[in-house]
Amino acid sequence: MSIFKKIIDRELPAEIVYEDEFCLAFKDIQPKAPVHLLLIPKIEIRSLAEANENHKELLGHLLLKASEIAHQQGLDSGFQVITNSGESVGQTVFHLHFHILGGKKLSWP
Ligand code: DGP
Repeated sequence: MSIFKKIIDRELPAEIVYEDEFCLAFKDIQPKAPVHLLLIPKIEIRSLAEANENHKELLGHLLLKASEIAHQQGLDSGFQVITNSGESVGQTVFHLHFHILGGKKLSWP
């Protein structure tokens, strides 16, 4: 079971900022920006690479919520939504998550 599943099940604490039937958003424990949230689906998908056609609606929901949550957090001038898919690009928790970052000038990549 991933750390994030434990957060969903309330077995581990987290600063939750948004929740609905399908997803949860909480503050990243190692923030890289003044606002750094993680948005995760409640069902277990290891990474974006492992998502499939059955997850189409859920993925759309997550991206629209990412934007809504970013605005709720005051990121009106802009934000980044990033997902690391695979260990080789830095994924460390194998439960699909979108980083929502903002509140300072961010570089790319
Ligand atoms: P990634 O490297 O893309 O897999 O990002 C994983 C992120 O998860 C990383 O920024 C740190 C964060 N993280 C790891 N463990 C915990 C935890 O227990 N609580 C919270 N809130 N964040 C965590």
